[in-house]
Amino acid sequence: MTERLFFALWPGERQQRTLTRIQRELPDRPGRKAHPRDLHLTLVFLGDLDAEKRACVEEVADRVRVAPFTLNLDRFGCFPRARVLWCGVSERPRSLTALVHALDEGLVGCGFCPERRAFEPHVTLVRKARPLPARGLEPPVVWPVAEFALVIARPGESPRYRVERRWPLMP
Ligand code: 3AM
Repeated sequence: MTERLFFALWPGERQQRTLTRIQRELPDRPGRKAHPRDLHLTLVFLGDLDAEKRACVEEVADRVRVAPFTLNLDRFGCFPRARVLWCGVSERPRSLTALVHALDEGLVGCGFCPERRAFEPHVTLVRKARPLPARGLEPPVVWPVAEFALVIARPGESPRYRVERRWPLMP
């Protein structure tokens, strides 16, 4: 038995509401809007894991020591090839980079290959979308981040994702 898992930042209710409003106010075009309760920022995609690998991954998360930080989601953009519209940041907090780095580094010990693609922090709003021009988001979505989460993907369900476990950020 395997589970499809990833590490993510999960928004609180306030940020979720704001992101949902931004999503709703996008021009009416073809695309599949993410379920409001699925909105998140992926840190590391893990893939299909068995129980042993999941335990290893959770031990990696137990060892992470990174201070809490605040995200300012102040950009709206798209990945044209992936056909994804997203919210993102123009300034990446150092703690966010440190968090992803700590996870990536620890995961090597569980047999994962380091991610070759550059980390592009974003919250996916719409998939299978037609591209829209990038622009600033005014006012930005202010998201104080005090924890990260291990999330399971459940294909075919809505909402699709379920938070399995959370870890508080601490220096
Ligand atoms: O954060 P977003 O929604 O852009 O696209 C998937 C989603 O990203 C991505 O992991 C997040 C949670 O499902 N994802 C899915 N399959 C992937 C893969 N094979 C993947 N990312 C990298 N490699």
